[in-house]
Amino acid sequence: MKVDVLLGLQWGDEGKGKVVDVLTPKYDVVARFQGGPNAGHTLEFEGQKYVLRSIPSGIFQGDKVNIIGNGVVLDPALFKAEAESLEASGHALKDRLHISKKAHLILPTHRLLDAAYEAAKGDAKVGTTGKGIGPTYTDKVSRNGVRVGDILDHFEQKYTAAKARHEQILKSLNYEYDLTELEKTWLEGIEYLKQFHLVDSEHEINNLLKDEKSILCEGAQGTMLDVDFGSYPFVTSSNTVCAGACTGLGVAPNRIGEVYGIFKAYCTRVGAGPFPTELFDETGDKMCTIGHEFGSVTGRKRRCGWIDLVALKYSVMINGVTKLIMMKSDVLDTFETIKACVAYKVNGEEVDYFPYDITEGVEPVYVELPGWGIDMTTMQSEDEFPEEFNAYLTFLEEQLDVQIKIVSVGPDRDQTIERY
Ligand code: 2SA
Ligand code: MG
Repeated sequence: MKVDVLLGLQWGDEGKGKVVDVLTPKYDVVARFQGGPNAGHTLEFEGQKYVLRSIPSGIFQGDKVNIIGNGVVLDPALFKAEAESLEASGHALKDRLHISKKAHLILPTHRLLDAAYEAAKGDAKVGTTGKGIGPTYTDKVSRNGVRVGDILDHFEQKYTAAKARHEQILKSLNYEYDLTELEKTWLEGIEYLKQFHLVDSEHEINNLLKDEKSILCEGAQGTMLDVDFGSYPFVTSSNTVCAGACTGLGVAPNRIGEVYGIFKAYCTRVGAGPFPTELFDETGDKMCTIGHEFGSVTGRKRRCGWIDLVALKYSVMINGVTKLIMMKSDVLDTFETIKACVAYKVNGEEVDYFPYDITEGVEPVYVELPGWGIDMTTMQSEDEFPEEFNAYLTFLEEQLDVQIKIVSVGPDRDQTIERY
């Protein structure tokens, strides 16, 4: 058996939560492999809206096993709040959620450090979600981290040492803070965490594969936020690309099956950093309004722009995407013309590959296509698609050289159309 991977191809918020939810009936297990509570996976069904941060989206489907892998960073306080609210809404999860002992813990002081580093950067700040993601991964790589498994053994000692080190740094940055309340909730989260199955998830996953179980690996954020391949330094601190599923779960590269690449029919970005196709006019505002483009974790307004095929081609290449999924096409229903960026002009010269640095002097080169001008939200099959919409799909498939298997025409589970 192989695992399938589902990930975002743009700057996050492509609609991964909804797709995982739609695909999970086909799988026995859903696993998260990177990121943490910086993610916000929104799912809507039966008139209810849920936002998941650390818990895999398979949690809503019957008796699926959900795994939080070693590549994830976990904040026990936020995890407790998220889990309790799911349980309160009738989704029991204690027996179905397995957490890797090797996942790193986000400490209260990591959150403070995140804020302190951002403040110290001034105008160059990344615009992080403030959840302590960067400092936690920094500690992991510099071999100073505290892991989930540590809560079972000499925890006090490990936590105190890490906290003392962080407080020294905070002091050197002249960052003022009050840890009392944060720490109290966090320690309650640690106690809460002990009731869950804390596992060696790499063994579990490989045993599940041996037992012929099907596994879907759920990515968070997007390829353009990958720490190696994204628009560095305006990125998150994990490998959001397909290879992240290998290191974040202990799955061997030859065990990767389908790679589902998710993208929006247009493009958004939240936080700072370059965004070549960003719109600063009413067209951009219209996308934002119709698409409800506000961060699901922080509520921040997302920047909006046309689809960027230079960046998308790059994402398809890095991830080895085998199937494309296009989200939020209904947002473009009322646009007269649709634009797609097919190349960049970098200092006057046209390039069709994703360059080293896109911070400055990058101008998008657009192709214009006619809009379809029809409400697509009630459509049930691709036979109903208007001609102009089919032309847009064909154009994208030609550009990206991968088939678009699923098209989403609205936020609900039912507004999902499979093609071919
Ligand atoms: P961080 O907090 O260290 O990971 O931030 C670093 C950059 O990564 C971006 N980032 C995101 N971009 C889009 N969506 C994300 N998740 C939330 C959502 C965001 C929210 O689903 O809506 O609610 O604002 C996400 N997480 C991280 C971030 O903006 C920085 O540019
Ligand atoms: Mg999101």
